[in-house]
Amino acid sequence: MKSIEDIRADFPALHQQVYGKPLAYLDNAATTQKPQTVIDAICHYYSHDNANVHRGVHALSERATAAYEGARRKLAALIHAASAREIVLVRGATEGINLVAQSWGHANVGAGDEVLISAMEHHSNIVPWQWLCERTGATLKVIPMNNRGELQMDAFAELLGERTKLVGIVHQSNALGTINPVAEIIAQAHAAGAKVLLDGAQALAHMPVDVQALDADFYVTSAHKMYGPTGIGLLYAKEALLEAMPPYQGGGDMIRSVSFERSEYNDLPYKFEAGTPNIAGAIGFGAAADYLQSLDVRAIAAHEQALLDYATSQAAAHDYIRLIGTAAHKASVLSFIVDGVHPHDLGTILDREGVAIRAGHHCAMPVMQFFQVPATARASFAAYNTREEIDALFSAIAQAHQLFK
Ligand code: 7TS
Repeated sequence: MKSIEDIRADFPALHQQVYGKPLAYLDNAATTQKPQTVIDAICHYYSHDNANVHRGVHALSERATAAYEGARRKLAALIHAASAREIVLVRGATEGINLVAQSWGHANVGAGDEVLISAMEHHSNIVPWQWLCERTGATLKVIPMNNRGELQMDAFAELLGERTKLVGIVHQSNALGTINPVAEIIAQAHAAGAKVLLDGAQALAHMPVDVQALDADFYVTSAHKMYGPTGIGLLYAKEALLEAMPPYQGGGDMIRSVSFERSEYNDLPYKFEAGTPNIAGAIGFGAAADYLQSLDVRAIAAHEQALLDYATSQAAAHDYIRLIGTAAHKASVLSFIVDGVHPHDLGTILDREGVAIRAGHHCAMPVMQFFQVPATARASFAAYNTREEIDALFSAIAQAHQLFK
């Protein structure tokens, strides 16, 4: 892998001071910073190739279409999809899950059926299934976790049954850092006849993902958590599933022919991409995939694991810090509580020291309820973070603790 200095040099936003202190950006689970190559790809598109896609006969439209479809192919390669037809470009992980719940869900889930999710899901992998169940008369069931924040696989095996139509699981938890045993979950779910959706919003920047080796039915992610722009993400689904699914939204680009009597749908994946898409975003997403591959995601994972181990040992050295989420298999997230300091106050004090973390429920309120805390402070790491930034974090935490004692 490149040296940390060289990686940091790729990210212009890292090189700034906040309140006179060097920025330690440790809020990567919310969104990562963007490398210059991603910024340049977006800028180049608007500066040279800006045109609508799939329509124009002119040169700019052809270039825009080539760049947009090129990005789709890069993303298919990144996650090892069998074909670019299986990559639907959406607004993000949230839209990907809503698309599956509304389109596949309404066609395949009915009264008496069950949808199984886990106790550590982000709200975006809870609410769409809640709606589906309310509207169809299906039941939402929840796989419990233990006090370390690991799924209870024996309970999963018991919950799984012939009524289970879909299992929706977060690949890596944003609130706890837990990496779930998704290959095992998929194998068991398939044996019971259920489909599996993986929420990979937090995964792709931190580990290699091969949707075919996993045999995932659906996989969603957001570009902005893997060095790409906001407002763009992908839904991967096996081609046969996408073929059978009804469209999600109606409009331009998703149809082959329209009359007032009926419409005939376009081929995959355009059937699911109604309207002018986020062309610049997709191009930036493709550049982010290139960037990730240029760093080698296995090397990033090793670097981030060393940071997490270091941060975990620092936390253990202070009796006023309680970690939330201590799974044996976790990555890049340190969620914690500091005795006597509300996470929001902690976040504000850390900010004054140049340390950016997130404080809150991380859109995973059931996780907070399970651990009986209103919120946690969360430091989350990326390829460009350093031990010095973790030292800055713990020194600022010590100051906050001193202040509130
Ligand atoms: N799933 C997980 C596991 C997430 O962490 C997030 C965003 C989403 C889905 C939704 O992604 P979006 O891009 O569609 O919004 N998580 C966070 C977070 O942890 N802090 O800010 C956003």
